[in-house]
Amino acid sequence: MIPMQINPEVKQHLAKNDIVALESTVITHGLPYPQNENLALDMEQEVRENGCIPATIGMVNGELIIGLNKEQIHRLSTGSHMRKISQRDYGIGMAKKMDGGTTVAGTILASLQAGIHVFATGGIGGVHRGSFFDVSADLPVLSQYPMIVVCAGAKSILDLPATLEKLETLGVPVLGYQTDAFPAFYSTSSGLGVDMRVDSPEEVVEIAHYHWEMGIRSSILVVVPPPSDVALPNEDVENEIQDAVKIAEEKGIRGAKVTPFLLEKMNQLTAGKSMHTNLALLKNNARVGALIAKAYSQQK
Ligand code: PSU
Ligand code: MN
Repeated sequence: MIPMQINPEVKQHLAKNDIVALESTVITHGLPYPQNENLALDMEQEVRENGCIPATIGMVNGELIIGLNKEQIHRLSTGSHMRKISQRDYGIGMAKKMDGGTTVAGTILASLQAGIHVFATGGIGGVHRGSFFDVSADLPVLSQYPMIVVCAGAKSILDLPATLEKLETLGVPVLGYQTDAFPAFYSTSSGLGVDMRVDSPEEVVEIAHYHWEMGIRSSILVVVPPPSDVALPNEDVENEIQDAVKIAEEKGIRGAKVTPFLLEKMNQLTAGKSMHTNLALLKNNARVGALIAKAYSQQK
C-alpha cells in the first residue's frame, strides 16, 4: 500500500475519465511566489471552464495527493524544503515524509496510480545542451507509461533536436495541436517538425486509442504553441538562455538542480518578458488538456 489520497471530487469522476492531471514542480521549482500559487489556481479554473475536473498532483508530508486542495497548493507554493519528485524520488519522499512537487515523470506515474489518462503541463524535460548525459527522467517515463501529455514542447534551455531524436527512439509520437511545427515553449516554432498535425481533440484520442490497442505502452505527446499574442521570437530569449546555461556550468550545478537553476535564472534574466508568456501558455495547455479529456471521456 502506498500513502495516497485521492480528492473526493476527483474520485467521483474517475470512472467518467473527464479529469486533467496537473503537475506541481512548476509550483515548487518553476515559478516564484505568488505567481506559482495564482497560476496553479488559474490552471484549475481553466480546466473547469472547459468542462473537466482538475487534479493537481503533489506530495504532502510523504502522502501522494491526487487533487491538492487550496491549503495544500498554498503550502507547496510557499514552503522552503520542497523535493522535486521525479521517478526515483517516490520511495524516498514517502518514507521520509517529504513535501514536494511532481515533475512530468512524477505526475505521469502518479496519474496512472489513480487512473487518470490526460495531463497538461508547460514544458517537458529533455536532453540538456552540451551534456548528453543529462537527460531528464521525463523521457524514459514518457516511453514506458501510457498518458496523453499536453505541453508547449520544451524550453530551448534544452537541446531540442536531440530531445526530439530521443523521443523518436523511445517511441513517443509527437502530435502538433493545430500546428506543423514543434514549439519551443516561448516561441511558436523551434524550426523542427512533428510526427503529425492534429486539428481536433478527437484526432488525438483516436491516435492514442490505436497506439495503445497495438500494445504499445508509451505516452502520446501533444504539443501546443503558445498563444500568438504572447509568443516571443526565438532570438528574444536566446541570449538569456545561453547566459543561464553558461552560469550553471560555471557554478558546477548538477543533477536534479540543473533545471530549477536554469528556470530561475531565466526568470531573472528575462524578467517580465518571459513570465507573461509562461503563465499564458500554461493556462492555454490546461484548456487544451480539458478539451482532450472531454473527448477521451466521450469515446466509445
Ligand atoms: N520546464 C519548464 N518548467 C518546469 C519544468 C520544465 O519550463 O517547471 C519542470 C517539469 O516538472 C519537468 C522538470 O518535468 O522540470 C524536468 O526536470 P529534470 O530536467 O530535472 O528532469
Ligand atoms: Mn537532469
